[in-house]
Amino acid sequence: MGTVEAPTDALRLDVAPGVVLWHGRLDAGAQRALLDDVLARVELAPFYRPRMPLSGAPFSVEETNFGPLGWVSDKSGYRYQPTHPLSGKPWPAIPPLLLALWDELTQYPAPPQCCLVNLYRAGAKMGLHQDRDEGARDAPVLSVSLGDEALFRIGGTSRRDPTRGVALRSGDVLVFGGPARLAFHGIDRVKAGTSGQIPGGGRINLTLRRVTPPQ
Ligand code: MD6
Ligand code: FE
Repeated sequence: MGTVEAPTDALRLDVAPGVVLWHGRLDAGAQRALLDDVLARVELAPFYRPRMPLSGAPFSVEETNFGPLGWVSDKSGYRYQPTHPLSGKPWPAIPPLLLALWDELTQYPAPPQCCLVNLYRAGAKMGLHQDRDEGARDAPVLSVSLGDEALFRIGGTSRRDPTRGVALRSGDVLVFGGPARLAFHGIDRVKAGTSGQIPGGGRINLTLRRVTPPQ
């Protein structure tokens, strides 16, 4: 697997213990190539609007997945499953550029099994949550931002812990593990029209997870 070209001005920011922000990790060309690849795969697994467990209230974010397992949510709960909930078809494969980024930035000894794709159109946000549906908690979660700038919020492992806001811009990569693996985090808001990169507007976030412990 080839290396992913790192812009010489990519900046490593240690946001908190276990949280590293690679600001500007993907340059404009790599963002374009990744977005084109993502949009082609989305043709095969269209965005849909998940619903909250119990209440069935719709998310403001639209989602799809790539990889052997996809994260889904509906009235019966959160889970990973190998197929799209509407089409019943397997999810498309994870884009090779993302697999290469995972190897370089996590050094985890096994590939990710899920790439959750979040689409934020005007007004969409994501409430504070923990990523805790994975058996492989020793693996970090890696996320890539494309499109409009977002205000990401991160706290501690208790919902009551103080939080801080971090701007995530197109091409930024966040790696989230170790003591921060179960930190609460969310997206307060997306600043509409700040990038113009996503057809139809907004922001796409790609989150890579290892779901099951490697054999
Ligand atoms: C988002 N990100 O950036 C939502 N989770 O749209 C996440 O929920 C997330 O960025 C785990 C690790 C990194 C993340
Ligand atoms: Fe998350």
